[in-house]
Amino acid sequence: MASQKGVILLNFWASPFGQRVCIALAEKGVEYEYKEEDLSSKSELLLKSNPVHKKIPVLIHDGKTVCESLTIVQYIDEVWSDKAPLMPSDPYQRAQARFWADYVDKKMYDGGSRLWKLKGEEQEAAKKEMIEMLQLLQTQLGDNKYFGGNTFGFVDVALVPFTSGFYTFEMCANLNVEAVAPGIIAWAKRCQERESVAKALSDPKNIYEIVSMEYP
Ligand code: GS8
Repeated sequence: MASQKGVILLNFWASPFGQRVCIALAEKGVEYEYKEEDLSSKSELLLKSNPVHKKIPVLIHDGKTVCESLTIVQYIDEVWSDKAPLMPSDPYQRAQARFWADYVDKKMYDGGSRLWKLKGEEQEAAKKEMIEMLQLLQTQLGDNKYFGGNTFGFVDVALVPFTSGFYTFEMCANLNVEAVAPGIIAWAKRCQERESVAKALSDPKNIYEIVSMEYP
């Protein structure tokens, strides 16, 4: 079994990227030290550990740093390979999983923030785009339990933290995800039945609170 000594996570509680890492570590049963960062006054450790982007999450394993949430999740999957894998074993399925995780990365964070940053017609356009994204993801999920089929995996880890923002979508942009993509809500509920997910996700009301403080 891979070493668990010296596993540190630099994080910020509301970050969907950081939550991906928390879920992966919990799925693998890895114990770690959690260090909360104040992003308005970043620690020396964060600046030294992620000198390129200066962003959380950062995983420090036996003194070695790994940055970028999807890279960290794949690292965790490979290092703690004695536990159920998050990545499919088939190369084609693995490529598909990376494609959809990358789609989530390119679209969800920016798409979500546009819903609460913009107003009027611009917000309507952002809302339309978000609905299209959610419906595309719903089609990709199909009748499967999880994105990878029957087992919880990489794409689920990549996407599920963003579901804590759905309440904010509704409050700020009057977008009810259940009405437009019920399959995504049913999937999110299934994911939340896992302890790894339930413990990692932020309370949707707390996300709304910080968003409304920044964009009153
Ligand atoms: C994104 C991390 C990120 O945006 C990943 O890890 O997947 N692609 C990266 N982190 C944010 C907090 S979440 O909003 C962050 O650290 N921001 C600090 C800053 O921009 O100064």
